Amino acid sequence: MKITNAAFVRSVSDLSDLPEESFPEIVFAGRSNVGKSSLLNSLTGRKGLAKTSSTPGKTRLINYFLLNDNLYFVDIPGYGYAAVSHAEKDAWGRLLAGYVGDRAAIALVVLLLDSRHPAMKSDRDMMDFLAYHDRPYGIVLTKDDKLTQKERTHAKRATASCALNAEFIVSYSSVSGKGKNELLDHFDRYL
Ligand SMILES: Nc1nc2c(ncn2[C@@H]2O[C@H](COP(=O)(O)OP(=O)(O)OP(=O)(O)O)[C@@H](O)[C@H]2O)c(=O)[nH]1
Ligand SMILES: [Mg+2]
Repeated sequence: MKITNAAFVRSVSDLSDLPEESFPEIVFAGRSNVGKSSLLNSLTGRKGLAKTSSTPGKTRLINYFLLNDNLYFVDIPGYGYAAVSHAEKDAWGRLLAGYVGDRAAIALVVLLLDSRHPAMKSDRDMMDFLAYHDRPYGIVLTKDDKLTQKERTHAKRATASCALNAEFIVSYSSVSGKGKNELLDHFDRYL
């Protein structure tokens, strides 16, 4: 697909506020600080569209973006961020499980893994959760620009060996744009 326009729609903190299921939704999930918001900005070519931060836990709401007037990209809060209260973690857990588990409009989940530490325990739990709900998901290995060639090969192998249900694995750099066209091509199959 080619992105011709992208606009922020709304932030949702409660499942009852989700927009109507008028368009297919591609969801971006992953550990806190893995680069979800940066990926959205890179894909759309709009630097400030999704708020990014070097402090983990920046995205605390489900954020909806409308693409080409016919598709939603959905930026969801990261998991695995230690410095939040139990009560807050429970609230996020319920929000994410309720959304990712039940939402019929979800066409694809893009699971982001940090290239330098792919498939930590919380990531493997997420893969299990997606498989349990029969959600098709593809993997993006983020921050590829930080790797040596040897680390790159290792990251791909390690990911492929544990992400058996993944539809695709794409190496990505939001800094250089590497992986952008490859990822957008994959999306076409789910729309
Ligand atoms: N070098 C490099 N840094 C990146 C890349 N993608 C993201 N970052 C940096 O990683 C940090 C986190 O990026 P975000 O996009 O805010 O991460 P997030 O997954 O949305 O984080 P939360 O909203 O907290 O869950 C920021 O400092 C980004 O600049 C990348 O491809 N390469
Ligand atoms: Mg974010």
